[in-house]
Amino acid sequence: MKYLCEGLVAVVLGASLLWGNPAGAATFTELEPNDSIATAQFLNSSDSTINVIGTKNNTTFQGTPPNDTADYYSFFAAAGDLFDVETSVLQALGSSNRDTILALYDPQGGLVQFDDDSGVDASSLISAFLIQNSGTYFVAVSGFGDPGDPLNGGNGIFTGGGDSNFRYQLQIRRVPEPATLLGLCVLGGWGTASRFKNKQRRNLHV
Ligand SMILES: [Ca+2]
Ligand SMILES: [Ca+2]
Ligand SMILES: [Ca+2]
Repeated sequence: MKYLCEGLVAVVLGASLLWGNPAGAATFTELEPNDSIATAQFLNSSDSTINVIGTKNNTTFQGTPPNDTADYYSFFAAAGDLFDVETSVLQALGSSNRDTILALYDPQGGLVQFDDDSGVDASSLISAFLIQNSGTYFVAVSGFGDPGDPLNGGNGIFTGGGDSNFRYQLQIRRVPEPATLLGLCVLGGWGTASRFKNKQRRNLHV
C-alpha cells in the first residue's frame, strides 16, 4: 500500500508539472518583409507557446519606419496538435486603430480559419484548432479593413492597409488535451503500481 501511495503521489506531481510548466515559451521579433505566404517568417520553435512581437504602422511609430503590410508567420505543427492563435495590441497611436484580423492557412496555403474580434477588445482569437496533417502552417495578421478580409468580400489573403499604427503580440499556444493527459496519468499510475506490486511479490518470495 505504501508503494501504491508513493506511486500515486508521483503521478499527481508529474501531472501538476505538465499542467503548470512555466517553461516552454519562445519569443520572436518580427522581421520584415513578411508580406505573403511565400515570405512568411518561420518561427523555429517546438516550445508550447510561441510569441511574436510585430508592428503594423502607416506612419513612423516609436522609431519603426512606416510599413503597413500584412504580416505572415509560419510554424511547424504535428497531426493531433491543438492550437490557440491570438493577437493582442500592446501599444497603439490613438484609440481607434487597434482592430486586428487573423487568418490561419494549411501547408498548401489554403485558408482554414479566420477571425476578427474573438480576442480581447477588437483583437483576434482562433481557439482549439486541431491539426489534421503534420506540416508547416501559416498565420497572417492584418488590420480590419484589409481588402483580403473575407467578412468584407475578400479572398482571405491579407495584403495590408485597414487599421494600423499599433504594436501587437501574436501568440501561438499548444493547448494540452485533458483527455490525453488524463490517460497518460492513469497509465502511469497503473504502470507504477504494477511495478511496485511485482517488486513486493518478488520480495515475498526471497
Ligand atoms: Ca509588420
Ligand atoms: Ca509585413
Ligand atoms: Ca478585429
